[in-house]
Amino acid sequence: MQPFQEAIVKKLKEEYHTELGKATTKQLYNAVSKAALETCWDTWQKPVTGKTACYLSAEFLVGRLIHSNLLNLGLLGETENLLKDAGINPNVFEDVEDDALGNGGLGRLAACFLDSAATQGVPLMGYGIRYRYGLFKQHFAYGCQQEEADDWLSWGDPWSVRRDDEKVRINFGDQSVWAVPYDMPIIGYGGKMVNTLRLWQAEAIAPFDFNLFNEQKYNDSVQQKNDAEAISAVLYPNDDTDAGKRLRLKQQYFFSSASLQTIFAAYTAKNGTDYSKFADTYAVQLNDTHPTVSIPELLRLLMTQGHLEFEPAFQIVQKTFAYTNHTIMAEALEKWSLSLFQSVLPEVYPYVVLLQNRLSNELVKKNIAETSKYNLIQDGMIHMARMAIYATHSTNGVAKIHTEIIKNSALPEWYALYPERFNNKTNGVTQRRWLALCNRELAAFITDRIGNGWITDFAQLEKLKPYAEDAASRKQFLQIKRTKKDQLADYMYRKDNFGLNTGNIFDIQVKRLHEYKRQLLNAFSILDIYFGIKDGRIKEFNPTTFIFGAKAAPGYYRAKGIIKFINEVANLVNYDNDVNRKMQVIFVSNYNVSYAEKLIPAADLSEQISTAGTEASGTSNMKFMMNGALTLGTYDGANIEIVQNAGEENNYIFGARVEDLEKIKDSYDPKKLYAEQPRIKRVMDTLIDGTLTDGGTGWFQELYNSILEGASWHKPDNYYLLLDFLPYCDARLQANKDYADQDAFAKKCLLNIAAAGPFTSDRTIQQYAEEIWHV
Ligand code: 73E
Repeated sequence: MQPFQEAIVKKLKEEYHTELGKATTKQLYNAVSKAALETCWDTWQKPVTGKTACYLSAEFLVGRLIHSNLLNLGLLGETENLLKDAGINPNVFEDVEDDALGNGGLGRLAACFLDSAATQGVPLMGYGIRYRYGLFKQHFAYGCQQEEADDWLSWGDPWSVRRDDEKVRINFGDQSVWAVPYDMPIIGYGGKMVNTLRLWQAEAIAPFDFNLFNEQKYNDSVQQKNDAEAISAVLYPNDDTDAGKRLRLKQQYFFSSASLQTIFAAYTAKNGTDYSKFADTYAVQLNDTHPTVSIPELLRLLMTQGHLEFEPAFQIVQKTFAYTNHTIMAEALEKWSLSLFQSVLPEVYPYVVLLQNRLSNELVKKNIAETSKYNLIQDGMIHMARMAIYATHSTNGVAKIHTEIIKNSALPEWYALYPERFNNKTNGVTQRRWLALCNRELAAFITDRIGNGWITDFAQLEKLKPYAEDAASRKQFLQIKRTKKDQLADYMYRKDNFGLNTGNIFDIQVKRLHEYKRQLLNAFSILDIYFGIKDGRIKEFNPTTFIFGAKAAPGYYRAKGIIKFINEVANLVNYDNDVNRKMQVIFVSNYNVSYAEKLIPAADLSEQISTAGTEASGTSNMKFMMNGALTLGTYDGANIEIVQNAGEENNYIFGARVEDLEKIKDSYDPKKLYAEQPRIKRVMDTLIDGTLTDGGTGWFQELYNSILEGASWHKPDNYYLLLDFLPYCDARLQANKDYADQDAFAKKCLLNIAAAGPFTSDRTIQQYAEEIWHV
């Protein structure tokens, strides 16, 4: 046995009094994880020298850690051999729930960044919240989403180390709590660098009131404890929207203050009260506006504990912080009511006022009289994005088009004031998890041809390009795709009890449910194909399996209606013997990181169909690309950069562009399209003519109205589904037709993979490190 294998056996014996053949999955998982943690402990504890970057984020969607950590430590093979030799399925850990401390792209991006930084030797600390319950678990009852708490701790938390000695006190207007840190190692590929993700847990200062207990007031006696723990109890399930709730503000200040206090104390311990080097010692990146209250918090620390005047404190703050914007959706731009902010954070509010005063002076000096679009405090609200732009040295968007939209249409007044602050950092994803781990067959295929340098130097993928011309490579690629479809079918059968037709084209849309992402457009187009086949309009059609995966925010009424609608479409199609050999529609339940790792490698077509100008970047588009799926998408977010690099002729791009929408936005008339285009009318009418039922909820009628009539808060069809409908159907049918020549299709897939080099988060992190953090 190898030393690591011995360590696992020893852990099982010492901690669980058991052995390989007898241990439960949970025991095995914990023993392997703890043994692995020990192998990198010394590297982890080495103090960082030089400047440290800190990534503050309300979400870190790390996913299941065991496989990625073993891969990065070079221990994956040894572990699997040990399991196999003991007669244990090496896939046992698939049953271990991955922790879901994030909603979607923003949280998963943070996790990819940590992996990339550790791999490239960039000292990057993550700071966030250790939610007791992550994003809810989803299942369907009669096609409707039901939510259940995600109790991720039931599997244990072997990768975290609690640090009681480093807890810090957090003061709110109405309560004080402890923030207790739990540290996780972030292991770089090759194990040379181990960074830290520190997640804060809220706990009561006094867990218990004995007097109240003695008076038999049992509930009252634990009130403080419950109120404290509520702060880190649940992740807000909204993606791309702002909840605006008191508890959410508490969460934000809770982790911001805990993180800044720690950084501040560490600096002072080393440098005393000379703060001149603070910004050369720490760079702090704000992941969206969620941690923006860190800005007045650092001002507070510098002025109260550091005894600095406001102006020098402000200079340090500005040099230290940088801000990433992830969305321009109006409903996501955070604003706090003044009275709420004052009551929750009375000690912080004065520093917001100081910031506002400095801004006011600056605007006067610059002769800007119309200040309502600049004021941090305006009409009884505190505007967090404004604060983040004003008090930092860098504001970045997450794809080229997104950054241009920020500069030219979302926040042009700020761009006019500080043009030098604005920059782009196109997102990326880690190829370790999203290719090497989730698609080992394709990874081996690539390594056979160009060596394994791509695992840490993704630009090398370019060397794969000549193999697109190689018939044997194309054939092998198709075989791998088929293998991944078969594996997905097994997994899906176990999880969802669906039987997949693995000879079909796999056309997949997986992402949070949101109107702007247009899952409803996808469903309309499926219905159009369904009717087309039944009516004989579509004669040749390569059998296709359409797959959806998406969670709706529990309070998002329309999103839930769209889920029900797609499930109804699935029933209609799947039970219709005229068409179900040609098409299959599946909505997987509880789509999450683990499911993504199975779905994405099996895809032929990647659905990226948001209304132009709405999806800031998207990141699943990159994961699909590196796994050899072709993009069926709009000119939006990072899709644009993806097809520019891989060739438009090797993807399927359709629909109105931002500039087209700009021109028609005032005259757009979806009712006209509905009246004039029978195919549009036919699919729209399924919402109201009884073809499909919403179970008496009124959901479908409301969706129908939202498109044709609009609502009090928006114009009719504000995401232009009907405008893009026919072009989308055409592009989709073209892709379907092209698939008939599988060899030619495979060539396009290989060209996409070969062009995926820029979409690694290694590149993104390099750019943050060089251009923003200077580490
Ligand atoms: O386009 C994605 C982007 O790829 C964007 O919608 C997402 O961030 C991804 C990573 O950059 C995003 N999430 C949020 N805002 N933008 C968000 C907002 C509030 C709460 C939770 C998430």
